[in-house]
Amino acid sequence: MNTIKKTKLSHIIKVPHIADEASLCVVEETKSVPFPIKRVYYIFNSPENTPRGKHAHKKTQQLLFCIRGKVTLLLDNGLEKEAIVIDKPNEGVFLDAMMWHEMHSFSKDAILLVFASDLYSESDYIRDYKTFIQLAQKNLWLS
Ligand code: T46
Repeated sequence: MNTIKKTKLSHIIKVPHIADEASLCVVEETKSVPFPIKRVYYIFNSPENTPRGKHAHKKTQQLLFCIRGKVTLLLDNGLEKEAIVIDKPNEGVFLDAMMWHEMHSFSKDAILLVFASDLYSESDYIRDYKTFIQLAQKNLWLS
């Protein structure tokens, strides 16, 4: 059973965790991931003091799991900010489009596993913060 925990700017999806001699977590399209999965990637060996992210995606939605270790995720929708510590292999953070995000304070052993709604495309990135703020605030005011 998947449960959903609301956070200020997002929500956390808790996927089934089967504990026998080992731990087995299940991520299924539709039940756990609110979009068709087009891409899966993972990040490891990230230096502790080197933030990653620092961009927003125009269209891509993602679900982020820290399946080992710990990472702090900073979210910013152009008006409000939120920091979420992700450190539970069975809890994924939904990362919507048009959400500026940064990953900080990677523990040495951290592994991020990410499910994405689209194939990789650099044209989907907004890497300039000022441009993001202008677009995000325009979108928020229009909605
Ligand atoms: C997010 C975090 C967790 C590819 O060629 N294919 C891919 O699917 C990805 C994700 C990246 N790349 C290349 C593009 C860049 O040359 O790998 C390099 C680093 O990519 P990026 O700047 O996307 O890496 P991160 O770790 O800063 O961010 C990525 C996601 O973009 C981001 O949305 O949540 O991982």
